[in-house]
Amino acid sequence: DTMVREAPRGASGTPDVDAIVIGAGLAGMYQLHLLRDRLGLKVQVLEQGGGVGGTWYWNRYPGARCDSESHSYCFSFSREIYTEWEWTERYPGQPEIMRYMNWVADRLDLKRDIRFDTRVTACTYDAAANLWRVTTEAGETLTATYLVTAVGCLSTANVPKIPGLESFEGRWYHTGQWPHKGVDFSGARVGQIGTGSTGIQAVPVIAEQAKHLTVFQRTANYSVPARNAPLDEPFKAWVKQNYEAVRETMLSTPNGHPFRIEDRSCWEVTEEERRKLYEAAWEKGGLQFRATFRDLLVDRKANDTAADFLKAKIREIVQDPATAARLADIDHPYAAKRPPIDTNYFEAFNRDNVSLVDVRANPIERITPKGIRLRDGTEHELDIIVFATGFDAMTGPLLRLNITGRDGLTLAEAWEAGPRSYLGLQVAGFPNMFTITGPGSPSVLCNMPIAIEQHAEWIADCIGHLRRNGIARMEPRPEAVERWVEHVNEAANATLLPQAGHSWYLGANVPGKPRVFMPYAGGMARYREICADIAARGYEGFVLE
Ligand code: N01
Repeated sequence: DTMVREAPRGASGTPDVDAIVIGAGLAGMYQLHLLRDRLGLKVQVLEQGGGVGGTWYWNRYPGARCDSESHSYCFSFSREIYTEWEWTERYPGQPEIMRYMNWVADRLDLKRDIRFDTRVTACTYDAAANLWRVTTEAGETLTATYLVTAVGCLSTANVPKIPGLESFEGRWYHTGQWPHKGVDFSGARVGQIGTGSTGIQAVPVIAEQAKHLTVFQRTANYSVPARNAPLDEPFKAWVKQNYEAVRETMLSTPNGHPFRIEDRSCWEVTEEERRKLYEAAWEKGGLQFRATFRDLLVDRKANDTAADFLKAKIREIVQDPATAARLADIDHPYAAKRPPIDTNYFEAFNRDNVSLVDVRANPIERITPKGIRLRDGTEHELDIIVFATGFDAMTGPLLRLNITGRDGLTLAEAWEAGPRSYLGLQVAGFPNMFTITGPGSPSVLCNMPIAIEQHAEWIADCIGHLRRNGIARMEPRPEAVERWVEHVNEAANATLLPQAGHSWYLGANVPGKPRVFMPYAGGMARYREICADIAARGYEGFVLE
């Protein structure tokens, strides 16, 4: 907690502020708090939205709710903050998360250092002055010694380039850019493209309002019931009393969730016992299903036992056998793509006003003024199209910032063949730039607040170290990046995750994007140790000068 404001500045320029943080979601908010309130730095946060909240500010689609349980989807760095807030449901809905974010921002007095409605259009490193010049859409330029990106992993909407969209006479929306005033579906014929975590949340809610909902499915998906419910008083009290234990669990598990992965192999139990365990996990609901056995994500045959169980559930729930068959025709291992959880997703297909169209067999050919036309000529007439088509994940939000580092090297050039970083925290050639939950870090494979807190703390400690020791510049050594990229690949290849060939983890959902497995699959707890160890050894692998 040393105040380190007096540390040396770059060669010539005096920056406007010590640090610019881009983004005011959980990551930017915590980074601001640490740099300003612990290190005493002058910090400016730039946020393109009109308020705090990051992904939750934009993702206001029907049914938007977090898949992490509420007592884990929040800051846990402070006992006071953790215990002062009380969640109302097992999984927090988007409006409640927004209330929480605003509450924290006010509680820590963050908003005075956040500039809203401010989109960053370029970030350029000036080597002579050793500072970053950050330009905004309004044409303003701000300078800082440190640049911290807190732009999230899933914040660049992917609207597929389907020919004819501009000719569509109805309305269309992407779930990640949802109108703040909401969308009225009553009486409307709605088409939804996409059956990922988002689409699976949206279907049952839209189905209740729309005249008819047609779901266009390219890749069938597993889903486990969320079993959302109001939290009862004993649970709320338990959470407060067990703050340390809950946090300890989240910090020591690979996924940063408040539950442990069972230590048993799927082959240690009889088939009958296995079925009972899956049944119990299904009844319990949530992401915990994948923690039933330790080998589900590494042994394909073990995974098949879970996959078969879940496919049988789909056939049990969905009454029309042809629809059930299409929904259960899943081509990847369970949880190799981010596993969705749902509230009445498969049940929604039993409604008279919901139909499923398989666009793997019969792809979307174009959007017409009246709706969506498929390759075989069938046209679905629609009033509203909902794109639940995901994001240009992980690299998209960073590349969109138009970052130029040392010697005129752009991030787009540096990452032409896919992202390359050291620890997902820094990129060679981009001095004093830090990426919170960047590609190459556990990020999306972890409960995000846990990943975010670790990164923001590591970055704050690191910047404190630089200032105390009069170090002007820091960036990773190319050989350290090389080794880390290799390790990220090894970690992914030790799991079944790369086997879902079309997942956004690989960038495969965006045409033309390099296919590289982006998040670090070695587990958050192990990653935390690696980062701490590197710092303890004087920031091994980094050039400090
Ligand atoms: O996006 P996705 P998402 N034609 O990329 C389909 C997080 N999240 O927004 O698989 C037809 O998973 C695409 O098909 P395919 C979570 O990490 C968190 O649902 O590419 N279809 C797929 O079905 C999640 O993983 C919460 O063949 C097209 C869908 O659109 C991540 O966000 C809640 C298409 C996209 O699925 C992204 O989820 C919700 C095309 N041209 C989401 N293009 C929490 O609870 C794409 N698709 C925290």
